[in-house]
Amino acid sequence: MRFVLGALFASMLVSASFASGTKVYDSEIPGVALAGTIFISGAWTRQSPPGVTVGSAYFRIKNNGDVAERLLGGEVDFADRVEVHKMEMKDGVMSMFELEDGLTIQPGETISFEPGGYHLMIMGLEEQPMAGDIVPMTLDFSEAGLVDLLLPVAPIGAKEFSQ
Ligand SMILES: [Cu+2]
Repeated sequence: MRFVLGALFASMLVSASFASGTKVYDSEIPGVALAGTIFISGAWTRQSPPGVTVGSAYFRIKNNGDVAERLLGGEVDFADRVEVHKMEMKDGVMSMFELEDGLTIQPGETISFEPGGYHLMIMGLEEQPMAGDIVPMTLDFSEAGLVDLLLPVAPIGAKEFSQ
């Protein structure tokens, strides 16, 4: 299985269906998704160093609705599971832990997932996304439900994704 979908995106396929349900917009543009009142942008992941069996994913989430949303986790077809994690300084030591109940995004709030802070942890990599690939991920929200997203893959050690 390969992840390269580049040719597909040369045509920047976008389909919009404003008439039905909560999902008003399907984007096949990597890094962006709009579902219900949740807007995700700037999403990316990165290649893991050789021998490393975990990865991480980053993005900004904006809640345009008037009820709180919660990001519960996610799923990918190339690893065991996806968890919501936070990294922070504790007693002078950088530590990381899972947010087992997910992360709440209040109405009007934007939360950035970025290296050194909130991130999605991709656990048990069965296949290694490579820099330049585009890989699919499904996010699970309390209100918006399942949201499909495409993640461009940055090189090993990247601190941000630049187009
Ligand atoms: Cu983590």
